[in-house]
Amino acid sequence: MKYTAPRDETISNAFTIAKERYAAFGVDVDSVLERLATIAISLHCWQGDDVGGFETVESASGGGIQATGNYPGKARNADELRQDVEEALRLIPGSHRFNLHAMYAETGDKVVPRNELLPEHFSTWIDWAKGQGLGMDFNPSCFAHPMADSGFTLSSYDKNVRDFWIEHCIACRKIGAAMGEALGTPCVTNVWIPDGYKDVPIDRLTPRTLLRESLDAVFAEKLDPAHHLDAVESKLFGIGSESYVVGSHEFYLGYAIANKTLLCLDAGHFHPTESIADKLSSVLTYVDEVLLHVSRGVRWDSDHVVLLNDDTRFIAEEIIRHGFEKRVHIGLDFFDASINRIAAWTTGTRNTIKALLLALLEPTDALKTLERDSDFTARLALLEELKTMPFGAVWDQYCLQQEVPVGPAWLQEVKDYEATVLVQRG
Ligand code: RNT
Ligand code: ZN
Repeated sequence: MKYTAPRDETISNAFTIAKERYAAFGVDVDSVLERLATIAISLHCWQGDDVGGFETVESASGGGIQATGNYPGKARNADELRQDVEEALRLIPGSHRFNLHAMYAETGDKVVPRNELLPEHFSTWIDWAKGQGLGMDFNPSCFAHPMADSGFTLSSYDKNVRDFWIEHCIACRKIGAAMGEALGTPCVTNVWIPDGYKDVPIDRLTPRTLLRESLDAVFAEKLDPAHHLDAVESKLFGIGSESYVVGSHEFYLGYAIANKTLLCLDAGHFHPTESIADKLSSVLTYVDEVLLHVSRGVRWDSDHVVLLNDDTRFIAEEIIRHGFEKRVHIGLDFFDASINRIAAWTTGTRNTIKALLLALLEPTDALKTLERDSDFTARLALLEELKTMPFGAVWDQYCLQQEVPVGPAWLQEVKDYEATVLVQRG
C-alpha cells in the first residue's frame, strides 16, 4: 500500500483546530494529554511467543488456553523476547509496564522446578525492566506442566498436586515482591488457574472449598503493598473446561472481598453480552483495586487482539469517568500467532490508549449534569455528536509528542524489523 506520512506541521495544525473544537465543550486538551501520559498499560510477555515460555524442560501443553496460527519469527528465548518488546515499545506512546509469567524464568542450564523458583531466576528480566524504565507485573504459571495434566491445580483432589502449586504460587509472590522492590513500583501478581471439567460435574462444591483452602495457604504471608499486590482471575470456561470452572466470577469476587486481594477482570472471561466495564463501579464499591486483562472475546475464544471498539471504549470510559486510574491496573491479555506478534502488541496497546484518550476527551461533568437534570435527550444527542469530533488529530499529536510513529507509519517499522530481525529466526 502506498502511504505518504504527513509533515509534523500538518499534524500540529490539525491539533490546534481540534483543541479549539474540544475547548468549545469545556475540554482542556493539553491537560488531557498530560493525564493520559500518566496511565501505564501492562504489556503481557506471552503475546511474543504464543504463551510458550522458555523453561529448560519440555513443558506439557494445555491449560485451556491456546494460541493459534504459525506466523514466522516468534521469540525463541528471553533475549529475543526482550528485543521484540523493545521494538513494540518504540511504537507505543507513553510509559508502560511489563507483565511476565513464571515460565519465562531464566535458569541457564539448570532445571529448576516451578515450586523452587527464586527472584534470582528473574534477575535479568528485572535489570532489563529497570534499564527500560518499566514497572513489572507477574503471574504464577499453573498450566502447561505435567503437574497440571489432570486439568486441576490448586483445587485438585490430590494433595501432592495442590501442594506443588501452592508452593509455586508462594514462590511467585516472593518473586513479584522482589520485582516491586527493585523497580520501586508495586508488582501485581495475578493467580489464574485452569481448573475445571469438560463435562457436567456432580460435585461443584468440593473443588471450590479446596481452592479456597489453597488460596488461603498461598496468601497466608502478608507482603508489603508498597512492593506487591495480589490478584485473582476468574473465568467462565476454557478449552476442556466447558462445563465447569472452579474459579468462577462469583467465587473470586467473594474471595477478593473477604481477603482484600485485587480482583482481575478479563474481558474475554464472561458471557458474550456481559461487559466487564459495567462491573467496575460495582466491584470497586467493595474491593480497593482491580486488575484488568483487556482482551477481546470472539465466540469461544477469549484472547483476540484488542480493537478500538465499543467494548474497549466502555472499559476506558468507566475508568476515566470515575477517576479510577489509580485503583485499576490495566493489563493486556491476548495472543495471536497468525499475525506479526509485534504488530499484535502494538495494535492492541495503541488501541487501549486510544480508548483512554477518547474517554478523557469527553465533557463528563457536563454530561453528568444533563443526566441529573433528566435531560436524556441532550445526553443521547451529545454522546452521539462527540463521536465525530476530531479525536484523530489529538491522538496524532500525542504520538508526535511522545516521539512514536504517527498513524500507520509504525507498520513499516514492524515490516522492516521483520525483514531484518525476525526473518533470521527461520
Ligand atoms: C487464561 C487467563 C490468563 C492467561 C495468562 C497467560 O484464560 O486469561 O490470564 O491468559 O495468564
Ligand atoms: Zn486473562
